[in-house]
Amino acid sequence: MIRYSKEIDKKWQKKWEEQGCFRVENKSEKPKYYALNEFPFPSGSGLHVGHARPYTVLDCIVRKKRMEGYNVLFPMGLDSFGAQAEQYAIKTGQKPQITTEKNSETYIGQLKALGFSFDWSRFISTSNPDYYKWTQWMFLQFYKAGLAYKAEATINWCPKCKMALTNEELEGGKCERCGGDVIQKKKYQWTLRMKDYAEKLLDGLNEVDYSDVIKTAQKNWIGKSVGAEIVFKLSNGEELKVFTTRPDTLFGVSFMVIAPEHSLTESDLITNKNEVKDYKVYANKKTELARMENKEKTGVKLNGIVAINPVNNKEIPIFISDYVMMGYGEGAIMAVPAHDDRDYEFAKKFGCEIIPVISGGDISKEAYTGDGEHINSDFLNGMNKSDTINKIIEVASEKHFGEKKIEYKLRDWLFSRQRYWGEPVPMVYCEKCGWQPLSESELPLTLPDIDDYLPTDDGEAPLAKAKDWVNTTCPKCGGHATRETDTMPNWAGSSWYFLRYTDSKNDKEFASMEAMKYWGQVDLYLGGNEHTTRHLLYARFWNRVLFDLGLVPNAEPFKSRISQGLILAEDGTKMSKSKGNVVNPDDIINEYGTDVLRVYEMFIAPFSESVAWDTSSIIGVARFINKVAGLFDKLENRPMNEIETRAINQCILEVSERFDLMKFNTIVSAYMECLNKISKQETIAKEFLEIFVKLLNPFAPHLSEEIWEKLGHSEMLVFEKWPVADKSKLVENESTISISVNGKRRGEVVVTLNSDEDSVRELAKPIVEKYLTGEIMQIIFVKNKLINFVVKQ
Ligand code: ANZ
Ligand code: ZN
Repeated sequence: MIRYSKEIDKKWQKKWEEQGCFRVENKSEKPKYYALNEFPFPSGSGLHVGHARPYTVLDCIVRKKRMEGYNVLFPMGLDSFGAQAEQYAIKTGQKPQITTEKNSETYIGQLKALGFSFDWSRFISTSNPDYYKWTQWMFLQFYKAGLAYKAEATINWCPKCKMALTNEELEGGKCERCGGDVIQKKKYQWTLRMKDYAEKLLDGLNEVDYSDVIKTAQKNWIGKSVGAEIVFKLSNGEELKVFTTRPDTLFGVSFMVIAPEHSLTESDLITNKNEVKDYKVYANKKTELARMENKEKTGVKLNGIVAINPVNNKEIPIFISDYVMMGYGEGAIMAVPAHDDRDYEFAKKFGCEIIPVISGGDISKEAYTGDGEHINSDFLNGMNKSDTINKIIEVASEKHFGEKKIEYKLRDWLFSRQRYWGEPVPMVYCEKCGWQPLSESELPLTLPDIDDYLPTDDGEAPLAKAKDWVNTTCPKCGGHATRETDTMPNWAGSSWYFLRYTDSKNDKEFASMEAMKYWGQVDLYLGGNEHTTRHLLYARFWNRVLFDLGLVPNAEPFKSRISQGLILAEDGTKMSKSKGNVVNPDDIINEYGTDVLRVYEMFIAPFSESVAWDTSSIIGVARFINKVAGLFDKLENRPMNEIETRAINQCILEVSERFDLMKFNTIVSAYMECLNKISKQETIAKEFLEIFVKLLNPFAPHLSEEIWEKLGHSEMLVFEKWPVADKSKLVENESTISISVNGKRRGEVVVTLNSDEDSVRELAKPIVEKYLTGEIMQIIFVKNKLINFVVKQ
């Protein structure tokens, strides 16, 4: 007799660990498979059942892969540096070192209780000096390659969280952590040249197998625009450059707009300086996202200076307005109000001229953004859009007032954080020599243990208070120098952890080339949607840089990427500790057992969809698991009968196919249906149960191992081969005949395969009797398919 219980869970978890079942070598005769889950950051609240879902999905996949003969790398670690961990420490009044260690233990315990088949020997933690030594080392390689620079930048600053946020870290213009308003602040920041990689990041998308949603989101984020740079001469002889995607509308330009941060606003020629200054102060308060919203246009005209249109020498007024961003293109535009919505609104408000240059639409009402023949455009008249664009770029190049240009929305990556709990940036500043990289032999530059680690209101880095640590000597001249006190963002450690897993104990290199070549790209990367334009982009960029430096073997780190949906609380809102609606996997495991939780996680919905948790429907899954355990009591020593043979082969086929299609919730239905088919039997053949537990093993590994052992096997299921369906056993010896009267379907009957017309007619007649109201004129019969009675009406 077998009764499924927690003891069974524990017994097998212990055995797997003792025997090192999931530990893998960096070599094998078998083909390799590298499956990766995003590693969690260890917060104070522990894992909830939503976190458990993606791990369960991949665990099922890799357990099957092992049975199919793959050498599987399935690692796990913790993203333990970062604001989340620090915030928790602050809240509980402890040091992040202490809380992080405690929380990490909780996480590891929870992950182990879920029975995941991770190779724990490769475990990494990003706040461990053995790990961040290499994060710092990589930063130095970026720096030496000219890809890291320190510059003043306007940043998003959350006054509540007291930290800088990149655009990627904003959610609807608000702080992604606290949901509060962010303000703009000028900061001197380490920055990585991610923009230089825009084209490569776009190109790389053609090589990988990501879902369309993910690819599109990344493409839009990178935001490539093909256009032209046009140079306008100013009345004082200087130049004003603009970026435009519509150089063909040059004859329709009636004013110029520059961003409030543009250097031209400082020009001595401007006669209304105070007005301009006030407007700059006003605009500086808004975030970039707020500026991009389509609100009422504001701005100020620059008096004392005008621009000259290079195609017709017309004088054009110049405005400043916050709808033009300094960080994009040239921070200045040529406005064509007749054909651009924002310019149209601005022109209406400020009384600027509106000159149509494309026919169609009604510009007395709104801007016309459609296509049409060019008008009012001299040598471009009568031509279509793409011809005019080519033509004007040709002319501009000849006459030296412009050229073709490509722009990207993607920005360089602001890499400094004025926080304590992160990797120290391995740079020192010397009055004489400027910024100097630390020698590689001095890595890791460990984070000093300080008592007052709180972020400050003015955004001064807490590490600045650690005077002993800050003061150092210059690596170049040996004179006095000070260390960088900003730390790296929490995205740093996660940008390369997938490489470290291939060789996590290496203390000579971040990973050997051999190990990275052996494991190659991550075959399947499962993570959250919210990381599509954050972590996933950063990691691709980071890996690409390392690739260009010859340090990693693949340009793209992840061969395929899928995203999981969220598990919401029972009331349909997001699970969060502050709302008190979190379901803890430990509780479910205590009450029902790990396998019930695992199967339920997979059964609840397609894994890519979000779904509300429903504790009450776990009982159905618990019943199923108990039913499987109960099969053991029904064993009989005999070969499989016909029903069993057909049911189990059908099940093999369905489960295997649905694994390939990643329709995991329907795999659970396949298990259930299979058992229903044999539910009326008093006894079960041993072979049936053997195959069934193999199929079930990825989902319910504990119970299936237990049954397998009780069936008399000394080797674990982990090492068994995945069953293959015998399709010849699937041929049914029954067929379902559709019955109709005068062509209208009225019912069906199940008959022995190849039954003749006479016997089918006799079985069908009683079923449709009430429709046979007249004389039967004719009977149409198609063997194994249908019978149709044609009656007189
Ligand atoms: C003239 C024009 C005429 C434009 C027209 C559009 C339509 P995307 O596709 O987003 O790249 N632009 C350029 N730099 C800008 C900046 N720093 N801030 C705000 N707007 C800026 O859009 C490119 C277009 O956005 C450019 O082409 C420019 O307006 C504007 F019928 O130039 B266009
Ligand atoms: Zn120096």
